[in-house]
Formats: sequence, structure tokens, C-alpha cells
Amino acid sequence: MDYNGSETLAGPRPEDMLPATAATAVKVVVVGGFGVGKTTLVGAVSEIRPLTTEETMTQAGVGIDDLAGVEHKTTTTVAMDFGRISIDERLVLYLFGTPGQERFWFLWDGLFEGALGAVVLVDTRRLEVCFDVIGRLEDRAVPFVVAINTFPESPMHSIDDLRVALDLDESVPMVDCDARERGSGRDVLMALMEYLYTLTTNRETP
Ligand SMILES: Nc1nc2c(ncn2[C@@H]2O[C@H](COP(=O)(O)OP(=O)(O)O)[C@@H](O)[C@H]2O)c(=O)[nH]1
Ligand SMILES: [Mg+2]
Repeated sequence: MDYNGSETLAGPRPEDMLPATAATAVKVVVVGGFGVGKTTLVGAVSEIRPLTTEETMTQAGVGIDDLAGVEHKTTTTVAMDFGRISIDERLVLYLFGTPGQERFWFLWDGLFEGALGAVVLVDTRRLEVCFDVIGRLEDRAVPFVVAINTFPESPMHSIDDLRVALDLDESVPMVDCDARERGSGRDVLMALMEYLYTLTTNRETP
């Protein structure tokens, strides 16, 4: 092949390199309805420039993507978001954000391969997307935490009420978050890591 063309690929920036101390890389999927804040969350926590595939909403989404409550949103993620966060010197999480709408389910098979856990981002204005998402995670036996991303116009519900509404088991962690805040997104991921840890230790101690 001839590589003498004018296009050159920039090499990785030093800050994009995985720390040499990293011992464990964990794949985590962030899933939720359209406009719930997946791209925002991945972008807020990622220490590498997040990779995002957004496409201006086309006729294809009209009538399929329910815009009630998020009318201002003009783009929707068609493929996924990708980012990376080091929890500490040794543990690195790779984040994959993916849409929850049924028409994107074909993406799930590859995406969940090797994933240790998931974050379900919930918009209380549009709970119905979460039912499908949570059901599919349960079918796949993927452990998940639920993060409630609160928008100014979101109706206020207590975590307990939402647990009932979403028919979630007591053991599933639920946290409030602001997807725009790095610290908040990090807390969500920490909740998932702790949950995964308790699942492992519970399994080991009968
Ligand atoms: N008020 C508020 N707005 C948010 C929050 N998270 C995301 N947004 C906004 O909601 C819109 C949709 O977020 P986006 O990340 O694109 O949603 P996605 O479709 O799930 O990837 C964007 O305009 C964000 O700036 C949040 O926690 N609070
Ligand atoms: Mg998005």
C-alpha cells in the first residue's frame, strides 16, 4: 500500500496512553434513553478525548424517538460513546455509551461482550425506556446500577418510589447524579465497582 498521501494519522497523545501501572481494565456500558445524558456523562468523566458518534436527527427518528420533554434536543447518538477513566493507579474503566431505544438493540450483542457491568441512566420524565433496558440487562445477567439524572423540569420522586416504579430489587444500587459533573459521574462508576465487588465476595462466601 502507498502511504505517501497527504493524510497522516496523529499518534496517541501522552495523556491518552494507558498508565503503565494499570493492572485491570474493565468494560462498562452506559445505557439509557435518548437525551438522558449518556454522551454528557462519558464526556464528563473521560480522561481521554471521548469518542462520540452523533448524527443530526433525521426523518428516521421522527415518530420513533419520543421527544416529549426533550424537544430542544436536535441530535441523537446513532452508535456510541467511548471514554476511559482510571479509578486508581491500577484499575481502568472503559466506558461504552449506547442508546436504549429498541431500534439500536442490534448494537447490544457486541457491546456487552466482556462487559462487567452497566450504568442505567434514568430520566424520570421518561421512565418507559428504562423498563426495556433493565429487562434486557436482567435477561443477559449483566449487573447494573441505576443513576437518576435530574433535569430542572424533572418531576421529583424519592429513590424508594423510583425503585418501586422500576420494579428494582433491593440489592440494585440507585444513585442520583448530574451527568455534567465529573465527580458525580465518577461516584456513579464507583457505586457500580462497589456493587460488582460485593457480588463477587457474596459469591465466594456461601
Ligand atoms: N440539567 C441537566 N442537563 C443535562 C444533564 N445531563 C445532560 N444534560 C443535557 O441534556 C442533553 C442531552 O444529553 P446527552 O448527553 O446528549 O444525552 P444522550 O442522548 O443520552 O447522549 C444535553 O443538552 C445535555 O447538556 C444533567 O444532569 N442535568
Ligand atoms: Mg448521546
